[in-house]
Amino acid sequence: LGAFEWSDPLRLSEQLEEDERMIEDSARAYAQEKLQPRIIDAFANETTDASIFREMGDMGLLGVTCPEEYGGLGGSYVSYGLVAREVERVDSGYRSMMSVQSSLVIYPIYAYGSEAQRKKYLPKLCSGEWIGCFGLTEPDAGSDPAGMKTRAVKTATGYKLTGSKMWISNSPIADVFVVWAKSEEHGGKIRGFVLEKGMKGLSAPKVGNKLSLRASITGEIVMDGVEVSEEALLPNVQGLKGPFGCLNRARYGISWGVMGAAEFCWHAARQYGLDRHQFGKPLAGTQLFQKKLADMMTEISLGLQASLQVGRLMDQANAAPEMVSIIKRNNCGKALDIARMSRDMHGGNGISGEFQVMRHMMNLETVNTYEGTHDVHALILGRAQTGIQAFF
Ligand code: TGC
Ligand code: FAD
Repeated sequence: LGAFEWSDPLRLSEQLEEDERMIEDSARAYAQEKLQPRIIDAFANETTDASIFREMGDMGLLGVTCPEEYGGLGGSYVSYGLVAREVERVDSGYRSMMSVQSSLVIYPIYAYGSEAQRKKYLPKLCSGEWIGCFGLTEPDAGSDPAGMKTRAVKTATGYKLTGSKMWISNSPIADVFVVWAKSEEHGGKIRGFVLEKGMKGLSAPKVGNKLSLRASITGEIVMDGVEVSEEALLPNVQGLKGPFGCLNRARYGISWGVMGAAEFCWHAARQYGLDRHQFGKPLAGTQLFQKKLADMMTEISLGLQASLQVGRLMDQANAAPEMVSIIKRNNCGKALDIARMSRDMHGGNGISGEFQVMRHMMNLETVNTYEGTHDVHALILGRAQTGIQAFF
């Protein structure tokens, strides 16, 4: 009979390659030593420390899957997932900063960009010298990005972009803006453009007073007739499959990340239950408490196995977007349930910032919503098995 280790019930670590374990170890060390000490204050004060991008870049955590010739690590999608899990074990906001840079800025420039765009942007984005953001959502187009109003109009030398994006992670501190617009020149099809800070007509005001993801800055992108040259267009993709190709990767990373946040909440609940005595015995010695811990352990170990399977398929270029919808939706929903449960199991202490579980709970409300809400992924999966689309 095999041994049972409660914190790794299905022995995920045995299923990893040596290089994946090394990346996981260095991500964990960085997250625990450098990010954990700052998060309580950063969340309380709603401050984003931009130097985190340089630190992550130095550790190789920003371009995990980007080829080495462009400044990345050339690692696997499983490694990328492991990094997301370690960073989000500290805070979903820090993972957000990382995954936007990796999957939503570095990836489209690599996959859809010209060689000149790759050489210009990727090394500085992988090192964290430049910060990137991804503008798809608009005030009137969230779950339905096909309804976007942002337009690109052809000029003698390039394009003129007009429109506004809403709820954009990193935008107020971004140097590089990957934005999606309908291009009249291309029959109204959605095209991607790479904009740079300082361009005339481009601004990115902060969205304040967020009660979730407070350590990750969010803003608008306002484009008031921004004129760009032909070189700003991402030449190798058109249509919604451009942004969705990026979202497949970011959603996959989120599925691992939220399991890190859930593990934090599970471990905290277990320890609290062992330490806290009521009615003359530890809370962890009650049946209700143990049932909740068993549910947490079960959901997290199943969720991690599912992400690992999809990651292995991604590494073989053989994963379907519907698989990503399953793991993004289920892992986010389960992580949110676990964080709420852990908050409850901490009693009054559960609402204190010092115990951190309520911060995770509040963050996971956003993660359950962005990159396709829980219900939108249900509709994707409903369509996949019935052939009937139920969006409208
Ligand atoms: P639909 O007709 O389904 O598809 C239109 C075209 O897109 C293609 N496509 C995909 N391609 C690759 N991967 C996918 N996952 C794809 N899904 C669709 C599709 O094949 C088609 O291509 P073509 O060539 O035939 O034109 O489009 P629809 O308009 O009916 O879409 C409906 C729906 C709901 C599936 C979709 O719009 C959706 O997923 N909505 C959610 C929007 C969303 O996820 N937004 C995320 C914004 S970014 C963000 O939140 C970042 S936060 C990150 C952080 O801070 O960490
Ligand atoms: P809506 O689409 O208006 O949805 C509202 C509710 O209606 C949801 O419950 C939804 O599930 C439901 N609903 C919608 N359509 C249907 C339907 N057909 N049937 C049944 N129910 C439906 N976007 C970016 O482009 N880049 C970013 O970097 C980014 N970062 C973000 C950071 C934060 C902190 C937040 C909060 C959001 C971010 N987003 C970003 C935007 C995010 O992707 C959207 O908020 C999300 O896609 C949902 O869109 P919405 O907010 O417009 O909600």
